[in-house]
Amino acid sequence: MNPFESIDAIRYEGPESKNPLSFRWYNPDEVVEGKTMRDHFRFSVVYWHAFRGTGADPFGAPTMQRPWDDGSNSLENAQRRVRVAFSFMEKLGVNFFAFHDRDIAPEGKDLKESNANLDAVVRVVKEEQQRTGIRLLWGTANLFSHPRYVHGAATSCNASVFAYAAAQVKKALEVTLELGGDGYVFWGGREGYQTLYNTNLKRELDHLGQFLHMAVDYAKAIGFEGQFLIEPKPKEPTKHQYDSDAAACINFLRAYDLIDYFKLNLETNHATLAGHSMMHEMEYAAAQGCLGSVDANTGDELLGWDTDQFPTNIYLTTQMMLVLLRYGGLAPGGVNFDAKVRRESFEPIDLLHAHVGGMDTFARGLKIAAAIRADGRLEQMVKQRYQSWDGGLGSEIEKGKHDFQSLASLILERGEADANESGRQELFENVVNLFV
Ligand code: XUL
Ligand code: CO
Repeated sequence: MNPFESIDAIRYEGPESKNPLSFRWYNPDEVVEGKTMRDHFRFSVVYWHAFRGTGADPFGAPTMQRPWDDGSNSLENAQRRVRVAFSFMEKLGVNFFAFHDRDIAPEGKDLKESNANLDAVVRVVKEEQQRTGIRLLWGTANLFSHPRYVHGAATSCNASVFAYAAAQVKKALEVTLELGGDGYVFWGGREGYQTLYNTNLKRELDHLGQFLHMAVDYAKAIGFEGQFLIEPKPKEPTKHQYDSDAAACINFLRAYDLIDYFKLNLETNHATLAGHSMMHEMEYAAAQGCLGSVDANTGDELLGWDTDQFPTNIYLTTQMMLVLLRYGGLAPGGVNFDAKVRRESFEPIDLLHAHVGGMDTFARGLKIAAAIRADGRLEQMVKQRYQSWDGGLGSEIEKGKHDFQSLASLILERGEADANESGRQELFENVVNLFV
């Protein structure tokens, strides 16, 4: 019933290993730039894809019949699933997990019953956390699957749906606190619109701001000190989601006086859907002091939707780790595999292959990024590009010693700016390739 029980724990065996269930690169105790790999990544398994994913897609039925899951909505089934999930994470050697309230426990006939169901499963989660030492990276509430959220949750045109969502988040916050969560995520799946003809955008944004303030207040009231996170995504399921990308989220947080309480949980394939690279989203958020956590996955170049594949691209993880190392890491966030095995990969063992591959891809990215930084050439070349700001006129401007008048007199006298130097993009790319 639990296929993971009979499998040996996955260990680091090095790049030469022929064992598919071993790490070739992820060596949890190895120290890179003064920190173990375990602490750099804080790898996390998502409950929804790994343990509630069925392989169903808009064209076809579920393909994954899990031997531990009887397919029912019973509490017993939900509790059994939790035990299997923790044994999977134990064998994999991750230290964190993440869940939505409705992933772990079935929705009841009303909120009271749903809350009681949640409590009954949380008891088992707590036991398993104590048994294994695996911690909660973040909790969240599913405010998008149930038909009541058809027009959104905090941004619904129906005020009682806003109230229901508030009640659901209140409970999810309590549960996240009880399980010692390091964070709490808001992903606004249906906080957006399909057509502006039927939408009061300003009013919806105001409601979202109010909702998040209520969450901040309630967290204070119950003593939850975890990090609040917003997860940007531009579309899907709605045509336009308000939390479109890092820049839109940061603007929203500033406009509604929430910037002190939130950071961003950036997801690779959401960045792609927004027309950005993940490196862009991470760099932008980090530059604003808002880089909180990462949902690791990847899209497919040929598919324009959220495929949530496991990351296997070493350039992608190198770029991500370059940003993370430069800005000092993710904690209390982590690298959370918001990724699902393909519909065709329907055996439990595929879950292990997928996560092992993702963890190794990040470990390689970390080692390459650290090597690039140790070499120092790339950094030196960037410094060189900005040398005009390190003395003379540039440093006078940076120190605030100039205004339009003084600069105009200076340029009128000189007649022309100094000559530009080449940007050397190809050389920069070649230097990165020396280490990949
Ligand atoms: C959806 C998505 C969510 C959030 C949590 O695209 O990424 O699973 O991570 O609600
Ligand atoms: Co996500």
